Amino acid sequence: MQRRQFLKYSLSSVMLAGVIRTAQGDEPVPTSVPDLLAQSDFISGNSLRDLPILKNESNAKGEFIGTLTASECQKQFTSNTPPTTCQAYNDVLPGPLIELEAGMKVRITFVNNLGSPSTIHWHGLPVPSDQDGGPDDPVAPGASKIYQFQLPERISGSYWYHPHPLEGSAQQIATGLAGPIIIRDPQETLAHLKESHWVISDLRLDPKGAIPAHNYADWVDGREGEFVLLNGQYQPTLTLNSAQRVRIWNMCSARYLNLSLPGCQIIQVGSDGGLMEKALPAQNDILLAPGERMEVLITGNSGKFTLNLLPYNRYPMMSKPPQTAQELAQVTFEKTAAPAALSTALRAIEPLPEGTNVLRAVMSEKMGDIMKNKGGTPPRAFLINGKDFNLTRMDLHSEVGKVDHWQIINATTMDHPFHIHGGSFQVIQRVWRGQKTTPPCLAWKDTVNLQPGETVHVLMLQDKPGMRMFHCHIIEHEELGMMGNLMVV
Ligand SMILES: [Cu+2]
Repeated sequence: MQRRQFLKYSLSSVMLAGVIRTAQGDEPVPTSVPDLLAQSDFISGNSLRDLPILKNESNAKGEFIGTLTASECQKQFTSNTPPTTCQAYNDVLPGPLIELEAGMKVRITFVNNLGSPSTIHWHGLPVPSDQDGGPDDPVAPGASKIYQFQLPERISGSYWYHPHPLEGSAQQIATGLAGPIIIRDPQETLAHLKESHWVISDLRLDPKGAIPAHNYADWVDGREGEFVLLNGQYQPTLTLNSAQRVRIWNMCSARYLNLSLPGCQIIQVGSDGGLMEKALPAQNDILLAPGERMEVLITGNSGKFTLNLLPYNRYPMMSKPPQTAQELAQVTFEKTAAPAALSTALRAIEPLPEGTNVLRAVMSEKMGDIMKNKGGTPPRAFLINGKDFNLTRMDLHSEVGKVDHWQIINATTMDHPFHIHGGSFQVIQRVWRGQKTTPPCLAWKDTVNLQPGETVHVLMLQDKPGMRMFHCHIIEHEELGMMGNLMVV
């Protein structure tokens, strides 16, 4: 991010927080942790709402037409402060659920009523390059764009949408701009199950109920809002049974979600791109890095349980890693019969053939610059293959229809979730501390976490020409340079 633009956005965040102050010539980014709203002031304990659904304006079979308007809006999160000024799609936080079916023709008009350029990126969807809402295609304030794409005949899963402008993504997502997408395939094995949807995001509020601007540590570590929300609600109550399919989205900019429901176990059946080849053995907890999704079933005896976030150390440079578990929701769980499909294969997934086009992406950081600039402008110190992002530079090259073998390497001291645009990939191997592991079964992914020092091998087939981004999905890192361009011809 250029300094001038940084000041502009930093100022607009300050104004958004309701504290208008004059821009000093060399105004530093706050280094201190801001005062926070008391936990007890955030409204909690209400029953979990269903996600609002984006209206399909078309009556034609196989067609979806909708409108998403991004604008500033007021939300009452607290019992004792003025409402919070957020930015949201269609005035709801999270944005409305877009329900699609495989093979559908989709046309969504994006109206940008924000004060800064924005885009809508369809995270995980195989849409044409010029419909992908990347930083190369900003929609100016007051302007609109019609995104159009045709879904493949065989696609299903939990996806999402969020802004992806060159500058301002972190601020836009931190104030509420992100929403879920479900693509259904009526023929899939678990299509008959009742669903529960958990969109998880986080929010920082100051004692006046306003969203503070990013501070220096937020930029360096990625910002974690202290209030973790489920479908936009704080510590709600919900009911669930063992025959329900739970879809979970991590829409946080930087928070890792290590979810557990003590007293119950979690069976993972799906990941980013829908059902996996088979269900995994029951686990006590699951981990979703920023940008990842999961589909699970819960198993256990009937009772009341607390859905917790367990501490996960992603080795942040400036913030303290969490030490204790955090309550996310109160769950009333009912044991019913487990779905029969669980004992058999869930979905046939063809393994991609070994790719001959090797694409190497090494994530690194300029630690010296990060420490030296403390209190000043956050430096573009997050790199891929030694370079910070440049919109006009093509970093890697690929061909339509040929399988790429990505070697993704985390040469930094923190965890980073790596995301590739253009569709889904298959993780084939991880190498960490000299140990090679392979995933327990085939699955479609579009975001994969790498621990410090880890290498991940993935296979991916780009089926459309054009420019594609690949980047760290900690939004602040993406904005401070950890992104590259893949040119597909
Ligand atoms: Cu990162």
